[in-house]
Amino acid sequence: MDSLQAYQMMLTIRFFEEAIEKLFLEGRIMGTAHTCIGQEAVAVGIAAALEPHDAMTTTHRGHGHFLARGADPGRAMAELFGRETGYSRGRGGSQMMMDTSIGFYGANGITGGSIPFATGLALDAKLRGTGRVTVCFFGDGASNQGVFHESLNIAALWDLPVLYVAENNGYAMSTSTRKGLASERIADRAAAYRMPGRTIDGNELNSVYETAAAMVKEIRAGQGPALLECRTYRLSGHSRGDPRVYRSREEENEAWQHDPILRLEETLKATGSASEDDIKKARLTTKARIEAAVTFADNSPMPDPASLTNSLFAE
Ligand SMILES: Cc1ncc(C[n+]2csc(CCOP(=O)(O)OP(=O)(O)O)c2C)c(N)n1
Ligand SMILES: [Mg+2]
Repeated sequence: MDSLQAYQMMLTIRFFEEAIEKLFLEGRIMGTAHTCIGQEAVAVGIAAALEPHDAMTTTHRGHGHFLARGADPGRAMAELFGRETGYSRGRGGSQMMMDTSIGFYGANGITGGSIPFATGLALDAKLRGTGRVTVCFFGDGASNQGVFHESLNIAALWDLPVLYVAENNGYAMSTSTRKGLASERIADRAAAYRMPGRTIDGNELNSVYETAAAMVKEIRAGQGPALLECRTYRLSGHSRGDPRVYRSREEENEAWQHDPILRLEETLKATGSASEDDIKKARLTTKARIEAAVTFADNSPMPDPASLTNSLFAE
């Protein structure tokens, strides 16, 4: 993994998410979105551990995973603007983005919905012997869904090539993990399904990358599924317009001290991988990239009303 490139990708995700929060406030985009500010190291570290032919699935909070996998910020932004140039031609919005050409099998508005789906992709890879590994992102809240247990059980029974990545960001809507999880760690549950389970600091890019790379290597070698819990913090609200009454500003200020982007900047400088100037340049270039994405989206055409019923199926 090239750390400076990874840093740039983390900035791309951060600035993309900040831009959409602003666009909502200005009334320029509609509907809702769930941003992943504070969770960028998980997306970037895991994506860096994958091969181009691998598969990835995500959740309702999936922009970061999608961009890290190689999505074009302009087309993703256009989807949020409801434009024809968007990934789902403007029909889906934030929670319906997909691009199988980059091995990205979609976001999902159903909590836990991607877990059986990713398990099915892994079954396909095993039956066809493609050597493909599937990474399945889901949240701490989703790990309490029945389908999480059903999927891990069957994946273990059938030795499926899938890495389950629990992104433990401290909350499921307004419920803190302290109130929602009976076990101390989500990764503890791996033992029940005879698979390796690890819990790591999800705000530390290198740790995410190195752990994921090692786990993916074992999965690819035929060791069967594994569960990786990345501890992070959702610095943004749950979704647009969340007043965040369930947690204190002090708690948030404390969490900002562990901002994965600032932590990576410190590491880059300390190891001599980037100078202050490199960092400034990366920030400016990435800001411009996101501004260009917004301009592209805003200048793109709306879908033709005549195509409204295209791709709809009814009996
Ligand atoms: C089956 C289902 N139940 C409930 C919801 C409502 N819901 C949307 S997001 C969410 C919380 C998910 O929490 P978590 O899995 O921790 O993901 P995070 O939002 O923290 O990324 C819930 C309960 C839903 N979308 N689908
Ligand atoms: Mg959560």
